Amino acid sequence: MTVTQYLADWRPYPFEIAETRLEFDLAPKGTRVRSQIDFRRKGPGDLVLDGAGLRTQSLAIDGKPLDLSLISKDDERLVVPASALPDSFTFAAEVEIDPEMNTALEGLYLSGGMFCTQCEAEGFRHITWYPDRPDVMAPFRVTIRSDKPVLLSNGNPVSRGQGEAVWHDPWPKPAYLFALVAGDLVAIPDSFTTMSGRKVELNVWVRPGDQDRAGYAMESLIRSMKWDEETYGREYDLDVFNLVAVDDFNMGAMENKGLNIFNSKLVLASAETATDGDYERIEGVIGHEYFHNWTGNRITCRDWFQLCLKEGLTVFRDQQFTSDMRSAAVKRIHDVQTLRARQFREDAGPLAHPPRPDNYQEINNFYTATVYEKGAEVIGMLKRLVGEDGYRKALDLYFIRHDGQACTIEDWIKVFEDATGRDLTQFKRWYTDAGTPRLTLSEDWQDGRLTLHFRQETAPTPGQPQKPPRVIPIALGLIGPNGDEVLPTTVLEMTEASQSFTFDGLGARPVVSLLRGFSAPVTVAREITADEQALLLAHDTDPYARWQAGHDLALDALIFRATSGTGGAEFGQAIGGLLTDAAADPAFAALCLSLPGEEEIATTIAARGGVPDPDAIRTAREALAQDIATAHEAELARLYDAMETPGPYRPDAEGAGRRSLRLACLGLLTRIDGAARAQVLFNSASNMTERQGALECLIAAGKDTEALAAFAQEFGSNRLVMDKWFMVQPLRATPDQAVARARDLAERADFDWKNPNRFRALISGLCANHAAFHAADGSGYAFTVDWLMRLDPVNPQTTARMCSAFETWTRYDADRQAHAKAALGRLAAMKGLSRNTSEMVTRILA
Ligand code: 0A1
Ligand code: ZN
Repeated sequence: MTVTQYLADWRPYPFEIAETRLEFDLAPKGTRVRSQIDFRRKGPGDLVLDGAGLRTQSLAIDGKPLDLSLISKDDERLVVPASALPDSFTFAAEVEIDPEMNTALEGLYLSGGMFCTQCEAEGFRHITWYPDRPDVMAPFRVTIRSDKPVLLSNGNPVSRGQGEAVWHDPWPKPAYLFALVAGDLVAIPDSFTTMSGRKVELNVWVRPGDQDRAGYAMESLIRSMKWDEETYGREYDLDVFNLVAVDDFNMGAMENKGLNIFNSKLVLASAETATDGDYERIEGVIGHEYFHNWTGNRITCRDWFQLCLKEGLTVFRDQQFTSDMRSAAVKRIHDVQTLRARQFREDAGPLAHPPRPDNYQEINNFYTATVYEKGAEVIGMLKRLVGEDGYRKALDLYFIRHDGQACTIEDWIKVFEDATGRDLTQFKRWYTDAGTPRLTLSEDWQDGRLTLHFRQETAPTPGQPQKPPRVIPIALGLIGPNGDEVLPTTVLEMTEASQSFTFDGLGARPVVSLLRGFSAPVTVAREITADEQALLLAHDTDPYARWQAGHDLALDALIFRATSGTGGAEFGQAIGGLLTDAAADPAFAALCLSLPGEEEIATTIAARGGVPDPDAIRTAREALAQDIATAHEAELARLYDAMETPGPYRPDAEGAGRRSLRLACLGLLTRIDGAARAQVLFNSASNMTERQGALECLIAAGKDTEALAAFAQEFGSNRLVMDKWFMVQPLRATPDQAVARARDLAERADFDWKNPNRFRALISGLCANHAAFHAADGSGYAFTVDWLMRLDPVNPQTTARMCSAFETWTRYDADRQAHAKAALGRLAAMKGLSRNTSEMVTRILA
């Protein structure tokens, strides 16, 4: 039965917990969990506990056995009537669970022989009976018995003996932050002295043999700890911080108090096995999980509707961290690209929801781009509106006022109001309303006076037909016709549906550099000529706006080609100008050189009211790339050589920027040099960034047989590297071959599809190949659904997340829609379909 949960139904839990004590006797089958929970009454009501798949051996209150018939028929609730309860009591339970049967990777499970846990959002109920909701917080004392050599849980170690370890976490926490690890692990040890002079023991735990790839994770952790002290005044609060890498994990990583658990792909890195992108993500995600210690753990969420309270803020903080560690301009452009590709897409389709939703069936389906990335953008807007000082004051107040509490978005907004004196009533709509506002700009120019007329509109989204206007911070500057900046960045606050702003005393008509720094998550519609875009690309002082101008120029050219004919001369010319001084800022030049992807072209065509044709889009993009390569061959070749990074590999921003420009050039040159350079680079590169980049070019050029074999030969035993091998083939193969190729790969013995990383590599690789996934004969859809149907009974969470590949299905032509609908219909009709996937398919088909 599907039950919808509503924000409006939240009620306080009638008990608080003084302490939770857990004892584990670990075994792959028949792990024993004994719990003792000291409850104290706070308000009226029964004692309601959550459970899932537990074999309950005994239950007791203050030592007196409870009847097992108090457990509901579906085995998911245990209700002890208020009349049977004193004001303070100890509830005790003994249950048995089977970690080795747990393929869903929720609760306690086995990964490569290691016991580990994942409790967010509702995994703890798979471990024992508990009030599994984030507003019930308790200190934990945990005893682990096992013959595994390393036994870890949250908090500080009390005793670490042979076969048994005891951990105590003094900081009250909700059950979703509980963690346990038991395995044959080795540590990269280090330490950190906090700003008040406390020495903290740090360990990054990996499987024996992986130590030499864990150093970067440790460095990133130390940088994160230091940054949070310097930037937010946040100090770590335990004696030990443990971080563990596991191979089987549904998501990226998890911020369990004092014991972060990571997907191994976000920990392990060496020059030979990880790309620049991997290194950057490792640093960012290690920062993210570490920053949760304050934004998520010390201050947590009252209920799961408030998820963006911790996630939006923590993403915002990790973005700031990466900007400070690397290039702020490049980071901002990358973040905008991700937001558009994932969140705008979500907002424009059937899965649209506000950053703070008000209902859900399965909370695991709400770990979305909207909650995370848009949640972060909303904080960026708040910061822009209240300024640096206001932001700092508000955050200081947040940490002081709410430490140790489970909070709401209302609490968050209130600290900004109290710290800055601003009324944020209208601003709150960013949290409660779904959809991406479309900002339209038209201009009047007369006698040295420029008037900007803005209009904002947001299309209806599921359940929200009306969209009142929002507060939109519009950062802009003005660039004179000679390229000089005549107005530095100014922030306009738009609050009405239509609003005009005037700038006087201008000599000549300037070009508006709009939405600098991407000051609000909106789409823009404006009249601008290709010449004006080229002017911005050449002269804008704001790197984001400058990149955007070039990007729009390319996008317009591509759409023109994909829908009606030729175009792109201006972009080709502008690129010529850019290439001349590309070496001055290689990362930026690389961003400008990479053409908008097929998915983005399709999104833009649909947003402009057209029906995207995936084959025409592909053809248009290939042709424009070919033209650019031909027109600028000499310059591209020169840059390709100049961007070689001599000496030992260093995963810093500078080297990464050079390699990204080098690979952007290679992608273009491969189209005209018979893949000769790609071949040489593949054979000679000593780092994975260039190795993988060259391999992708070879696949696209259809000259990959030997390279793929050599790659598999060299890295066959490295799971993470082989994930790349599985991913790049369906992703880069030409659309006519990609599905067949994915099918062949799925037949291989090493397509270990129960491992989420391997499954995602192959299937998401195909889904990201736009023209292949949307193949006119429906084969991309059918293949994807076949595999989703296979995975659902094994791992509902990962299956459900991957359904979002279909969230754009209604924007295509009738034949494709029919194929997509048929495929989704098969999935929806599957017997025993999980609640997770069922919710996703229902919403997508609605
Ligand atoms: N809180 C983690 C992400 C996470 C969420 C859910 C999970 O299981 C359903 C696992 C991890 C983060 O933001 O990093
Ligand atoms: Zn997070």
